[in-house]
Parts: sequence; C-alpha cells; structure tokens
Amino acid sequence: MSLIKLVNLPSFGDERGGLIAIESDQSIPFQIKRLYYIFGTQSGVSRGFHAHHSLKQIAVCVKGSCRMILDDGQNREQVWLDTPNKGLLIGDLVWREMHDFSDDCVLLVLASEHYDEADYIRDYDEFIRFAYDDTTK
Ligand code: T46
Repeated sequence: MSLIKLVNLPSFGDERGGLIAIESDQSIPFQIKRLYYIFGTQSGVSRGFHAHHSLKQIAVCVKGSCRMILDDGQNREQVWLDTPNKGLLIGDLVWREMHDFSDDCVLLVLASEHYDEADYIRDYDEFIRFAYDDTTK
C-alpha cells in the first residue's frame, strides 16, 4: 500500500476565483486542533527530518509547491504538493522531509493534536527502532 495518501479537498471556485473549504471529520479524517503554515523558506533549504509518535496531519500547498518525502522505515516515496486542492495525509510513525520549496510556497498544515515536542522523533535511527518495534508503539 502506498504511503502517499492524497485527499481531494472540496473546491467551490467559480468565475470570481478559487475557494476551498476544509472541515474536521468531513474532507479530512480527524478533528483539527492546530494549524500552522510554513512560508518564506529560503532557496535550497529542506525541512522536516522527523516523525511523530502520535499525530495526524494534512499538508497542502495553498500557494506554490514543494516536494514531500514520506518514509515508513521500509518504503520511501515522494509527492509534489503543487495545487491548493491536494492534501497529503501524514500519519503516525512516518518520517517526513520537505524539499524544493518554490519561492512563493505557503504550506498549510492541519494537525490532530496540539504542539508537543515530546511527540517528535528527530533521530532517524531512533525512528527506525520505533517503526520496527511493535512493543514501543
Ligand atoms: C511537521 C512538518 C510538516 C511550535 O512551537 N509549534 C508548532 O505548532 C510547530 C509546528 C513548531 N513549533 C516550533 C518548534 C521548533 O522550535 O517551531 C520550530 C520549528 O519547528 P520544526 O523544526 O519542527 O519545523 P519543520 O518545518 O521541520 O516541521 C514542521 C512540524 O514541526 C512538523 O510537525 O510534520 O512541519
């Protein structure tokens, strides 16, 4: 099964322009507790390089584009986020990296939990231990 789970966000654009609506438990499969956005990323800079113990997120480029890599310890897959109606669902225990941000990229992320630094796994070897050891999940 692919690691790349895309959600087609409902679009209500018309002759006046675009409009995309996102609602908890409807177009996305969780309650949104937090959102944040990443913008103004410097040329050549990559971000991420971590996993989460328990967090679901939807990432969508509302402007511009970036390349996301997801890795579950067995498979590594990539996807371009390049349109505002394409959401990427990122689940628990998935290593993520973000590369090739366009100058105008605004990456919106909707999260199922409040911010908690203790939920991050920022070391790849530690991530692999968690990903392969069911007893620590
Ligand atoms: C993720 C990817 C897609 C907060 O204080 N609150 C927050 O809600 C967030 C997201 C970050 N921070 C602080 C923590 C760090 O001191 O902001 C700083 C930068 O965060 P970080 O280096 O984790 O940023 P990214 O772009 O590497 O990762 C972010 C999210 O943190 C992460 O959960 O999945 O975007």
